[in-house]
Amino acid sequence: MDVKPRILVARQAPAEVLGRLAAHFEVDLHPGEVPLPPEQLRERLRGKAGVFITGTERISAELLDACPELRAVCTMTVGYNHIDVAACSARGVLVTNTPDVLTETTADFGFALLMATARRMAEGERLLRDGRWTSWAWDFLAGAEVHGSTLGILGMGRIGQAIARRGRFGFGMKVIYHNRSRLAASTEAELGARYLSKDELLREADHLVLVLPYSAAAHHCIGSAELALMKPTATLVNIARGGIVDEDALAAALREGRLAAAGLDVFEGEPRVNPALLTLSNVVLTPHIASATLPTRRAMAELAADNLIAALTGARPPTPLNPEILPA
Ligand code: 8YV
Repeated sequence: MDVKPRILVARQAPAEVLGRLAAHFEVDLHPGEVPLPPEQLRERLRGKAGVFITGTERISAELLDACPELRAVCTMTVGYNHIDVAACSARGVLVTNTPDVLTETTADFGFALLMATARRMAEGERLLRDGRWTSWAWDFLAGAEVHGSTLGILGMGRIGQAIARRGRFGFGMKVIYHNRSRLAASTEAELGARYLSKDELLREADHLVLVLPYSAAAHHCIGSAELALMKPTATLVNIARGGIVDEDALAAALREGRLAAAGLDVFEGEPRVNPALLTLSNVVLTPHIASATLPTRRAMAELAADNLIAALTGARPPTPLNPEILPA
């Protein structure tokens, strides 16, 4: 009888997905809600041919060196800043992620966070629950206009474009963007999106949504100098990665009225949240849930499993990040 390859599933996954993986592999599942600490991850990965991870497991060159049998790292995320892809490629380890299946769901959430932030929904709810809704005033909880305003998008990939469509076609917004590479003229025309330099984008946006991938170059690319360029009436929404924003600089700008409001789904040290943000009423805080609908999370888990099964059974994985290491 063939011996099944051994894999580690580092976080709980839907039962159907675990069932599919168990049909192909000998599965070591970490079922806990808290991620495995790095040393336990290393121990559990020894002798495994593949690993199913989420955004909370870091795959470094040192970890790969301790686990030479590893051939595939399949993450149930679209972002992959937690994986040293170059180190994987250098060791012949395939890396896959889960693009596309979460695009629309994540864009829905980005737009919801923009609305909640601009229209002060969380602040209003807290006030009401605390029994502080006692009267009416013409400017009571008055927020910023969303429809017809200028939507800025930093990072115009799949999710950025899906947010642009919501803004343009749903809310009649003017769409401006900045990206490492400019979109094709036909895509710009379809989205009604105008390409600007990063500084121009910061100056002109009424609402700025961050959707760029995180990398060393993107670390704190929104800091005090960038925030100073923004309108004091503007809102900032981050659904990308916490490390993109200098949270201390953001908290200071929000506290001093240099920026109207922020909506944050991601944090630099998550799940820890910078205490300076917790004290501010003009910030909406959500616990990294932009892709969190059951159908989308199932689709992400299925795609990560498809990738892992293909990678270890000699088939072509659907969404490889380092396809150059696959046989031609
Ligand atoms: C994940 C995400 O849910 O896909 C990503 O890159 O940020 C989210 O969709 C999160 O990373 C948890 O795995």
